[in-house]
Amino acid sequence: MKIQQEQIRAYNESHLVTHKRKFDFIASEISDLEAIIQKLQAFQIAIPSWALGTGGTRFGRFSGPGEPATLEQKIEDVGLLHALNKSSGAISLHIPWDIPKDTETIKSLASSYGLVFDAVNSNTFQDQEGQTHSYKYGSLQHVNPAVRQQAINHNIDVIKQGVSLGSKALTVWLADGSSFPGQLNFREAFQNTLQSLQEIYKHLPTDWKMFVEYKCFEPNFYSTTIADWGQSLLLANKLGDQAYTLVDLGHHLPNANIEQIVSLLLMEKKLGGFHFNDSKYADDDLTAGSMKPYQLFLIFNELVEGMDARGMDHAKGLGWMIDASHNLKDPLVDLLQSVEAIQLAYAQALVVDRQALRKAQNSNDVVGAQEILQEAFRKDLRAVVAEARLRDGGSLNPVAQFREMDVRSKLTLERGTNIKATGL
Ligand code: LRH
Ligand code: MN
Repeated sequence: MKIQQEQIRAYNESHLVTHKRKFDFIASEISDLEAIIQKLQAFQIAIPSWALGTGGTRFGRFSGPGEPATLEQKIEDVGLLHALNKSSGAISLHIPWDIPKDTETIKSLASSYGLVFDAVNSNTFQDQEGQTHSYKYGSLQHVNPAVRQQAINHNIDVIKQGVSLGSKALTVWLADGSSFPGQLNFREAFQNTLQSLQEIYKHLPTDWKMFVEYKCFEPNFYSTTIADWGQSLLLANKLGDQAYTLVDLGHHLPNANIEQIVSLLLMEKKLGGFHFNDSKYADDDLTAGSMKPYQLFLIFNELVEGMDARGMDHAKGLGWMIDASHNLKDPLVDLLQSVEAIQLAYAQALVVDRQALRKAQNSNDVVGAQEILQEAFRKDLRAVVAEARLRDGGSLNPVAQFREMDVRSKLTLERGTNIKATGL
């Protein structure tokens, strides 16, 4: 199913008056509006190929209708999102969940929807059919060099897949760790992981990045070998200039100050990118901005401040990706909501009065500094984000139009009801 430009134009036609009124009101309040709109138009967020179906938990999975059964259908779904919000112009694949059978066909299909391939993700946290060695006790950390070599070879294969797709980064997330005291020699596990990553690093094309994704716990519940930003940074520094840390918002212990972590990793030139989502308790993989929208704004506030301090291109400087799992909501609607929340947080960070904030910080004007940030956060910038979409031919209200067009029923007619998409 494809959403035609004409359908979006007609939808916008009937919502233009309301939009213009809201846009003109907020436009009068923002100084460098045009620059902000151009930044929003350039800002593309990659959609995870593993989050286009209904996820589940160990307690069960409530399947949804019309799910994508093939990589082709997954690209079609991301194409639907991008047609509506013009901000989802990339897909991040997870190997082997989404191995392209015919790379050229997949590449031309993706470009027919205006999509490129973002970071490719390896998977050494599950055993595949016919696999020689099990990853039950880890992969790159494993005490058995044969298991480590198997995992290294898999990552090298994933790089090859990515190169053929035009991707420029490998994301390595390891479930490796232990669930009981005494089970693991922490030093050897770290050293094995480092040596294994160094083997993989040797196979990175010169214009590629390696993203080392950390996570505090799960599926191991006593130690995780790459558990936090410090361990990821240690590895990235030891690996070399092409290695960076990857910040998945759900991978922190409760109340961690993620915006401070982001600020320091950016300062160290070792922040590679993000897996955006939200959470209340643990790695809940919920809709971005659905639980802690102020934290998402504070993270973008540090990103804009830190990237401008280094003259970085906001759109191209880091890896912007979503990583979510949908148990209750339509996966595509959930992703549209996440992209909207991320674009809004970015827009709010772009209207922060940076000079006034620096002045307040340099004079320990705590109230002033807080008021300046909250002034930006409390600005309703939805019409500005919508205007950026409108100018790119997107929908004024992607979620509302998706539901009004009853896209899911049309996909269900095409695909049927009992399909389980690969992924989480
Ligand atoms: C681990 C993680 C990682 C992916 C997986 C799907 O929790 O965030 O990024 O490989 O989810
Ligand atoms: Mn992740």
